[in-house]
Amino acid sequence: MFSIFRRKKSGKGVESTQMRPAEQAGVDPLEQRLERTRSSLGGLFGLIGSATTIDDELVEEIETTLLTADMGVAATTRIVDRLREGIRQGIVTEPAELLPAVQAELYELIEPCEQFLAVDPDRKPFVILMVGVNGVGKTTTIGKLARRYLDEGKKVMLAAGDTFRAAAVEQLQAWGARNDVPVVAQKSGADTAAVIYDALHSAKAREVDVLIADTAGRLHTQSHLMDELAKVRRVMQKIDPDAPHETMLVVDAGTGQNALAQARQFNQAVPLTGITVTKLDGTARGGVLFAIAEELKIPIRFIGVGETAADLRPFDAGTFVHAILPVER
Ligand SMILES: Nc1nc2c(ncn2[C@@H]2O[C@H](COP(=O)(O)OP(=O)(O)OP(=O)(O)O)[C@@H](O)[C@H]2O)c(=O)[nH]1
Ligand SMILES: [Mg+2]
Repeated sequence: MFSIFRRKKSGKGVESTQMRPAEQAGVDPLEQRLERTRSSLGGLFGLIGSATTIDDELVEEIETTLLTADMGVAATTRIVDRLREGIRQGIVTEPAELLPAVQAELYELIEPCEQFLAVDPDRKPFVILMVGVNGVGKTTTIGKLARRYLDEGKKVMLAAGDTFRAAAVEQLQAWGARNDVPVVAQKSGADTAAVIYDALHSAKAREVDVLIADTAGRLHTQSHLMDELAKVRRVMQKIDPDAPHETMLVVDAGTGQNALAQARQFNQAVPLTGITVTKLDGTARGGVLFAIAEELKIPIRFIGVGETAADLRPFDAGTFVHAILPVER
């Protein structure tokens, strides 16, 4: 317990001031994009800064602030319990030590979810299946991901598996045409599993490196649509028993605890291997990443902090924690 307080300063973790590649390229630093979540935790500075001693009331106010930032009860309880334990053990004795302690606990909680999505070159194509409720940013994220892989020199193909909304197919086709990326599509109303099956077939024949499959937004209550996702997986596995290599849930951070509920429910229907959390630029509810980490422990692959391709960033726990609670030590 509390090993993090003794952790040596290394290149990794919250101590790191290394610039992320996106920041080097002159893109807004993450701090700026996560401003609203940072503000929601900002109360901690005043609270702790003005305290002369650590008492129960102060710890309770820290607890309330964490809940307000949508960390959820389980994650907040874990953080606050560990804080109390540190105080009891005499590791944290002064108010000034509380902020670094909270920051360390946030990092400790979320660091296990920092697992970059590695595209295995031996799996050709590496198949990414995108799932999630309506409007969370699935199709936009596909465009951003495709851009990333194209920039890495990979051969990319998209499957227009959202056959429910006619506009969805067009949205993907337009993107594919602009970027010279093949999009496998059928007419709207076609069977999603059939479209994705065709795409996988074609991707194999064309030696595509990464195939990204879109699906229609769906709610966990629509059991026939949840069954459809299981069917998509079964059908793919006829061609490649290991596909999909990534089943990525997309959630909108702005929906707060609902995003956690979605992750829980989708994970029951189709085993998720990764999550992308979008729209962190417009919300104070970025704490939901901690709620997801505490309960589900699913890798958080990317975070979306805006609408352009550069705004999809690989999730880096240290940079994220530092951006929402900038405590220098
Ligand atoms: N600000 C912001 N907007 C985003 C982000 N990601 C996606 N969006 C916007 O969210 C809206 C919905 O995105 P889509 O990609 O169409 O969402 P979807 O999940 O495919 O929606 P359906 O296909 O209807 O289920 C679009 O206007 C996107 O530009 C993000 O990280 N930040
Ligand atoms: Mg879509």
